[in-house]
Amino acid sequence: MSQEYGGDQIQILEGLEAVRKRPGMYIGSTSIRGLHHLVYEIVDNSVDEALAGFCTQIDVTINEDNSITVVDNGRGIPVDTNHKTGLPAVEVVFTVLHAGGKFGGGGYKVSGGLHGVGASVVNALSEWVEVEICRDGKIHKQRYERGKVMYPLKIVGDSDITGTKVTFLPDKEIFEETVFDYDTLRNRLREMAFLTKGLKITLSDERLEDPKIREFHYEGGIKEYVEYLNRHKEALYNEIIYCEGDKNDVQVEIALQHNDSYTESCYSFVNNITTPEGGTHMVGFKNALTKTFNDYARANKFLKDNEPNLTGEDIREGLTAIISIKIGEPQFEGQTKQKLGNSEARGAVESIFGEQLTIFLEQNPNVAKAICEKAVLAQRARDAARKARDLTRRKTALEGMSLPGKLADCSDKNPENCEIYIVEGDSAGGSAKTARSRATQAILPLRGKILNVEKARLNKVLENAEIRAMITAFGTGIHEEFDISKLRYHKIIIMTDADVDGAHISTLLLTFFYRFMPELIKQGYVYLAQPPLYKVEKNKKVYYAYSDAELNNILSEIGRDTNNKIQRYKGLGEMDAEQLWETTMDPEKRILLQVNVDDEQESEIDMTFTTLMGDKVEPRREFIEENARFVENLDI
Ligand code: TSJ
Repeated sequence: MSQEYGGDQIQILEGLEAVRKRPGMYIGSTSIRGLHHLVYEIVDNSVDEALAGFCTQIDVTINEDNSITVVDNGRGIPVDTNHKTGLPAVEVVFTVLHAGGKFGGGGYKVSGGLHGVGASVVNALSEWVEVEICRDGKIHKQRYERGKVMYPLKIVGDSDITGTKVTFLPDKEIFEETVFDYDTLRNRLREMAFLTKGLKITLSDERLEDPKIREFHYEGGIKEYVEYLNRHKEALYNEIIYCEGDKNDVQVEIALQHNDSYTESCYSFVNNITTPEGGTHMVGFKNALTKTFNDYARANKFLKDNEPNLTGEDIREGLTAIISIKIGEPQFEGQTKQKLGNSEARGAVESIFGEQLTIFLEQNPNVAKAICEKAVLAQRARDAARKARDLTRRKTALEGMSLPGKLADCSDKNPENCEIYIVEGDSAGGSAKTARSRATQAILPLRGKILNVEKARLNKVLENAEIRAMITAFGTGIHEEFDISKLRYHKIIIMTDADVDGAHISTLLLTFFYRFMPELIKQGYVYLAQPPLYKVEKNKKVYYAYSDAELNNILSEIGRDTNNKIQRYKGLGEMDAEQLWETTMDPEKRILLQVNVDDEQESEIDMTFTTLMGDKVEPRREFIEENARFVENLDI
């Protein structure tokens, strides 16, 4: 279809062309992550409509052709002519960069995708987009292809409802991957539903023969979110502590509950966007929590006059919390722009939360007592941990940074060239030491199962010999003292048997890394070695298979005949040094899986570890049955 282009239209096309040239600037990346961002950009508009009080339901569908449809029952995007451009408002939304939410008057835009750019970016990066708006008794429709308008907005029918429907197909020229992942969308939409109480969100997958549909609807909002996050844990008390309010144009909502574990799971959001690095809202929350509990603990004699204050960490031991604020103009700081900078957010959270928590504690002395007692125990454990740590420090100072005795270190001193294999068992460790390339490969054998850090307080963790060996070998320290620049190996490779026990040990190690040195995983330094499952021998030729499928391929290639000798490896111990080198350690031939986590879904990762490593047996079984791979959110 041909169309005359005036000056404004040319400008518009240049705008969208810029998006197509540098998509990463607008949606972060063109990987699967960026692909999913397209969906969030669209859904965010419907969530805004819900926050404005005009929309109660959003339906998201992954269509058979991998296009996405989002439908809401809001007021419908305005279709009247925008005076500045002379175009219908909806066309402006889809074709003018940064137009989203800035027209039509009314409240400010609160929700918003990572980069807050909206529908025009989705349009620029889609093969096609179709929008249908039910409004003023009519159905209005328009179609775009790679950002270009296909025909002027037209009326295609009558309607007695209102709402917006948008369908788009991501452009295969732009995205490396154009197949949507149901679980990723499910997790984010569930989170959106938790963060917007009362809003109903559905997700359907029409690609399956038997299409699945999920509905997320939480009248309790973030209160139910905390319940959900704690569902596989033992809560310390039954109530969910909840407060809300607004001050200085900052809306604040907080929900929390302690469980009997030792890890802290606090997640903060600004305008429904996760802020993994926290920021002023988080500072306000922590300040109020620490001060309120110290005041209460002193007044009620949980702390004696001569005892020091509880630290924030003591009070947050085993705490699950959601801090959600809405603010007109969020300012994000830090390298990844994920840390809130607005100073008014700190004050608002601090005063609203402080006041309401004080009242709650006065009215619920049993809850207050349970938390204070847990915090006092944490304080004592922290003291013991500090002493244990001082001991390690003094020792290393005396012995001049002595490395663990079991470590066979490499000779190269440039960390970039160096790898460390963490090996299950002394016998496999022995083979690995013989097999390795001494210059660049270090071997650290671990004896048996390592400590489950989900079930132990810090002092116990630091007393554990295997864990101390890893900490000293890596050189980075842990927690606040963690320093990635001191890392002695740029590849940390977990090598365990390819069986259930091996998978369990890998998970224990990953849990330890994730809790104590999360940056190791986030920055991609951690890998899983892949030992072969089978060895096939035919006429003195040897083949290795790393999966059942691969074994079948090999057998059909060389012919299934009785002269084939097939050996199933039950463990690393069954391989001699040469075989181990050839199949699993030789950088030229081996397969390594890099472990990485998506920080947009931190709460899901957290639960994965709790589920796998926690006390409740039932959820773990369920989880393992549900997930063929042993760790769902560790994207390996
Ligand atoms: F992103 C998008 F533009 F493509 C899109 C917007 C996609 C979807 C699925 C929904 C929406 C959307 C927009 N749903 N509801 C609205 N609401 C408005 O745009 C709207 C309606 C009325 C008024 C008003 O002041 O009367 C203001 C606005 C912003």
